[in-house]
Amino acid sequence: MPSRRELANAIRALSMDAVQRANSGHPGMPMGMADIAEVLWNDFLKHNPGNPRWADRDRFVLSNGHGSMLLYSVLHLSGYPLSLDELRNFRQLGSRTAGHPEHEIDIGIETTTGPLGQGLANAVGMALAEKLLAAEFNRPGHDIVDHHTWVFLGDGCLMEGVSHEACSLAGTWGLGKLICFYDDNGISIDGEVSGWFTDDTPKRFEAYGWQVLRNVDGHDAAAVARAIRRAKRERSKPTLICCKTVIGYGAPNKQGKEECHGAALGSEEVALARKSLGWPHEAFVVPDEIRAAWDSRAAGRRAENRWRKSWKAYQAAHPELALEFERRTAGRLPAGFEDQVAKGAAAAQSAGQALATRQSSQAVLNALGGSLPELLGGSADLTGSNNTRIKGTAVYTRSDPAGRYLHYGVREFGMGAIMNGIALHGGFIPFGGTFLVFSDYARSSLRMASIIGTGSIFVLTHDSIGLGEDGPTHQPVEQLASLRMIPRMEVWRPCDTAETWVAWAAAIRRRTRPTVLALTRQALPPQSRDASQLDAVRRGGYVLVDCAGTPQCILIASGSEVAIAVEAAGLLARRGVATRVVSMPCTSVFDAQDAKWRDSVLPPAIGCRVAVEAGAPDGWWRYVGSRGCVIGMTDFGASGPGKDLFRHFGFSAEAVVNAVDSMLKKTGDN
Ligand SMILES: Cc1ncc(C[n+]2csc(CCOP(=O)(O)OP(=O)(O)O)c2C)c(N)n1
Ligand SMILES: [Mg+2]
Repeated sequence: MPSRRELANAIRALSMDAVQRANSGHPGMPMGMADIAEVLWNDFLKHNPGNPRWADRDRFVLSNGHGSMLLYSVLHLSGYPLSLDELRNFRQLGSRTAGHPEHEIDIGIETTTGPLGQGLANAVGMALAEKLLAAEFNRPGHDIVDHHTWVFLGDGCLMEGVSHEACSLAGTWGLGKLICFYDDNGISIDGEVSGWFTDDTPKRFEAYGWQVLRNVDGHDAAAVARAIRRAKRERSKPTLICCKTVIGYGAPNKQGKEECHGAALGSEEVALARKSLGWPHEAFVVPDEIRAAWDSRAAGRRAENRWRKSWKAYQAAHPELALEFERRTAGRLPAGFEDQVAKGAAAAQSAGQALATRQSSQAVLNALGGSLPELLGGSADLTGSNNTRIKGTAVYTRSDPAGRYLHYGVREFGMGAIMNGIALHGGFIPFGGTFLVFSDYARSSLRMASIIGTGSIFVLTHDSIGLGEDGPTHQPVEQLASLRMIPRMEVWRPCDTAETWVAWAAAIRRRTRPTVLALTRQALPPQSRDASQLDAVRRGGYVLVDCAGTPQCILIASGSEVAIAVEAAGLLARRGVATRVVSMPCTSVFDAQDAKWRDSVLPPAIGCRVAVEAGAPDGWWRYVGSRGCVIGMTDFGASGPGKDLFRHFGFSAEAVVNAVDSMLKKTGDN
């Protein structure tokens, strides 16, 4: 029987060999945390390599994601479908072993982070989701949801501010099944952290309300196992296990130094490390008896089968709940969803009520909330402004885990990363609100939502200078354009309640991609549409107002500027200028339509085009072309009533008419 140290050395060897072969990567962390990983994987982690999607598996998050070779090694060794060839192709184009893996559940990767600190915050979301699902679905004698969330994290994760936001909430929320291992190796890229990181980390986490296990020798398997057992006994507080480790453990000349953090050790040092570790095997060779000791497939199958037995008993005792649990964890929407949306949008269309779109959003949420218990809303301390609390929803507290509304406090970044963790865990559709301008604080979590592929919904209100008196610090200018530039992100900016229904429905359907809903503070008039126009909203851009015959000019607008374009079209029509108005609530969805649709909305022959949006103009040039005109914000706003600001910055029907006039004069069309 191989010793624990030998089992851990398999991680060390695979990691240093893969990094050496790629001549790129991070050997230090995997070699330093190998002993901890060995204990966790072989003695504690509840998982089944044969079914990485098992709903009640433990979740493992590698927050210090640069140590990805550690994760690839343990996944490979424990029997996930990740071949040795993939390890040999570490960091190569087309391999499944990227520098920083993000999410690939079929090989057991829940999430890891490139951007330090965010994995830890994702894990807080996962642990919260577990607690909420357990409260909702477990019944006496039937604990079908009962798993832990484990995190590896480093100095970098703790230096990052998002760790404060998320860990503060984890303490307040009482997430007792969140267990984190701090790789306290005293080293980050620039060297010994004593020059830039001298927090008393244990005190800091105790102040958050965590259980902290100090000074655990991260190279002593028995000590690590003892700490884990203590952590598991504590059910009301998250646990931080502070593990003293040596970065690059086993590399005789480089261990304990920043040199081994992020560069191949070099063939000489690799050879010396083999000697000092007592690992005589060739590169990428793991002896059979060590492989056999690591192989968790049989144990994993047994663990899942035990759960399946209790699941069967649950199904028999609570058939309806069991069906609902299956639906929720599979991420399927209820059968009546599409009908409800169609009816809701049609009713909003005929009601024709003037509302701020943040209020429209509230109305949609109130209508859908009852039939979509998976909606898990929240706000970063702007609930009354974001209108994100579904009517009748209780607030989640540590003692009321049935609550379905989250007060994230003033923690935009933490909120975004926690939402991503909730989405990755499954069972919920997280949405969270703040002002559009503060999406900058959360930005990296929106970007990561797109990369990882989470269906998080970001409800961003106060979406332009139209918010008024709060002034330039609160008035978004560049945010709409820059959020639209995040690949795979869908940004909806509806112009009234009917469009808000369509936008929300699109966001809810999109379970593996994130959505931004940009909503106004100020009231907007309803627009009239016939049934086919209402149906066309889902295409992201459509003809809202048309003229007889071929238009002489086309006005394109989103959100609060649609009403201005419609008013301008009326003025132009009265003067005999045939004008079309295109409402464009979601540019990327419009771009994804076939050419026939796009050309029917924006006929290529018509060059006189004006786009109006109270934001940075950049993205609109592709719709108006070089002969067109964009009315947008090219500088910051100002403090004053929203109506005055609109006029001051040129967002009025008259300004649009003037723009059309000067274009038609130039082309001699009029
Ligand atoms: C947000 C963010 N900033 C910077 C980096 C670049 N980076 C990667 S690892 C690292 C140092 C991390 O130190 P530590 O967590 O102590 O890792 P160790 O060297 O101990 O493995 C830095 C700065 C990053 N990945 N993410
Ligand atoms: Mg470190």
